[in-house]
Amino acid sequence: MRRFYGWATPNSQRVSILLEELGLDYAVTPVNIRARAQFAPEILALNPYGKIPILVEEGAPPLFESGAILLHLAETHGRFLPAAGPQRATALAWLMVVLTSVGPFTGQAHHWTELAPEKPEVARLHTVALVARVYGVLEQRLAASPFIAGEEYGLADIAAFPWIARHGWAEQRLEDHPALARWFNSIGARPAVRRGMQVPAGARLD
Ligand SMILES: N[C@@H](CCC(=O)N[C@@H](CS)C(=O)NCC(=O)O)C(=O)O
Repeated sequence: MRRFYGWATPNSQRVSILLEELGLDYAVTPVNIRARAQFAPEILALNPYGKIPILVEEGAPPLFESGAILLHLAETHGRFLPAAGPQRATALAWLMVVLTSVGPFTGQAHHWTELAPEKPEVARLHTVALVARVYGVLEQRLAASPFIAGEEYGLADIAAFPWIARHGWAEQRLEDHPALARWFNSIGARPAVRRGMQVPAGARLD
């Protein structure tokens, strides 16, 4: 009926969190990106980019790109995104900040702080500074409102949480961002978030 392809990665976990928040039934196919399983022909047939997450629902084309999957699920089930009006526009604006800055910048910082065989200081400093800047924006925002898009928990929070959980990849400390830390602890206490962070069961990124 519905099959989720993912691994223990932040882009994947944002989708499994939403699946859990919505209480949907889904089967899981683990795709171990460290073992390069994303390049298997059956995965490339679903997503020509060879990336996870992927969601396959009966009677619909395979869906890839975590942002597209989040929007599809929220719109289909009418939750976690205001339906119309200025609140929807604001929610989308913050979702875009998370999709285009928090995720990609933290991923790049992880490369230059940990993964790359050589770590040129200029690359490390540049990517860490990009993350520090968006952390500053989130800190300011969350000092003024309980959730990233405003008064309601929604897609921007779900998309951001698994990346903020990896703040160490970008040499960030939550102690330096008290409002972000308050938000992180409250989101992380949600049972659906805890469950979504454990999908696929037993998957590890190292
Ligand atoms: N913009 C994509 C990025 C997806 C992405 O980069 N996924 C990573 C895991 S978090 C992946 O599949 N990496 C393996 C690779 O790039 O080969 C999305 O949001 O879904």
